[in-house]
Amino acid sequence: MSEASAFAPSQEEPRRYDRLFIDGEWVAARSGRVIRSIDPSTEEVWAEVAEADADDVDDAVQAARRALRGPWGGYSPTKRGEMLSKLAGLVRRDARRLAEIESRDNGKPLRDTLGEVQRAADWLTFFAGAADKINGHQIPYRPDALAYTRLEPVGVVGAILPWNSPISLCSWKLGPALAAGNTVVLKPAEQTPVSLVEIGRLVEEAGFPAGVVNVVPGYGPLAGAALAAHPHVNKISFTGHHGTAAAIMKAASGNLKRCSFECGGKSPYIVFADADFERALSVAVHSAFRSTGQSCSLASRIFVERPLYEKFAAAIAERAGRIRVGMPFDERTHIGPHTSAQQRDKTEQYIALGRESGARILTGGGRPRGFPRGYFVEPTVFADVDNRSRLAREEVFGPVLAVMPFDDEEQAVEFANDTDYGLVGGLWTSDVGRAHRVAAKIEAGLVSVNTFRPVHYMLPYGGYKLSGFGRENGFDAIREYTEVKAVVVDLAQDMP
Ligand code: TXE
Repeated sequence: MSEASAFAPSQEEPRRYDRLFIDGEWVAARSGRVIRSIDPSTEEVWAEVAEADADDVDDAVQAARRALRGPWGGYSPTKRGEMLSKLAGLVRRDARRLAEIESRDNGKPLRDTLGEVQRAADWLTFFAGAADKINGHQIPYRPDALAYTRLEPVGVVGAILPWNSPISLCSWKLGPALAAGNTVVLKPAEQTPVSLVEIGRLVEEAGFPAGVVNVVPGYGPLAGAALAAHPHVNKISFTGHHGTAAAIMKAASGNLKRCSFECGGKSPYIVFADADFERALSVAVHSAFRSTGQSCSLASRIFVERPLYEKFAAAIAERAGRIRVGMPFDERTHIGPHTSAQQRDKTEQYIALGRESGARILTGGGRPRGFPRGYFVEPTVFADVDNRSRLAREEVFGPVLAVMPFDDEEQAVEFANDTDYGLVGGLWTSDVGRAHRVAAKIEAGLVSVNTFRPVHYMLPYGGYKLSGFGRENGFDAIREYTEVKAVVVDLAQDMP
């Protein structure tokens, strides 16, 4: 698509998705209202999606509750795994279509969304394989008793999704929840509801029993809050802002729901003077700006040991200046627009804060030329940022990087941990001893050495501090979706 044609007002009618997926049926929203989903690269409404409110959420929860006692409850773990495998296959089959939808809803380049959809299928495949390996264990409690544990589903899971990677993060929740035998009510983010409605279609095609997965797009304070407060929801799995997590926790307290929260980060990326400069540099650029900075695990604070500092800061600014901002369907594009005007405005506020704080702006700081519409901002690098300033402490969630110097190992760790967040951290060094020492000291759920954010279905992922609690991915995720029941059978023949 040429830039001129991309910005001509489109003649296209918004696509209509006028049904919610509840109890295996496609039903109209009770209110009859719709969510208008905006294409962030053109600012035009490209899809209208039925909007669920509290009544629809209640229908979905009741359906999910019935489904626990229906055929799904009688499926063997292997059969649950087979169903997940089938779903993974359908996601792979439709990868291109799903990626196109995701790019329109979210604004990411098609190359990135294609990768995310493929990875979502990989995640579902991993959990398909895990389904029949969820074992309890036997406990040598007494010689005349048999004691063992059973890992049982928690029940109805409310999955509240953000807008930055909907299909991918949906697979992180759907995979372990279904592998462990739960049923799910999925609440997509209001900014990006379409791809998860499509997942509902694939769930139907895969042949899951009615009510096992329900999809209810809706606004956070209405549908999201109703799910969080619902007395028959047993667990909430949420990805989003920590303030929202706190509101959910409060709402969830009525029936003491289990909760797991992944709430973003302000990840430190430490470059020691003995690091492989080129690799540390390329990975830093990639890790700071991909997804337009709208990812919880990106490197947003780069600490460089003083002897390398000026050289590294200049090099990263030079590379950042070469990142091609563009339309999501243009193959030359490295990063697209923000997903919403709200996020674009937030990024610009932090750029203004950075300027006011006296930090040195090395590149970017404005809107790129040639885009009369769309939520685009240039990749921006600040040097000499004060680690106590708001720019360094708060999650921007945009393409804005803070680069800071440090003098020794102790100070690097102190700076890295001087944050309210604790999701991801990384360091670059050729000193093996230091690698392990620093990795042990960084307060974050995922720490990497000489690489960054190796997010994978086999690796547990989750936060310390304000980044949340609970773990996704790997077998640790299964723990979040199971109750442990201890069973004791008395084997004694004599009366006690
Ligand atoms: O998040 P919200 P927002 C961070 C990032 C971003 C900021 C704000 O810094 O700039 O949060 O984003 C639903 N009860 N992250 O405002 O509101 C909402 O409908 C129940 C980091 O979009 O937390 C959506 O489905 N649910 C993050 C989901 O919560 C409610 C990803 C996330 O939206 C609700 C996204 C309520 N009262 C944002 N209010 C990450 N960790 O990757 C809203 N929601």
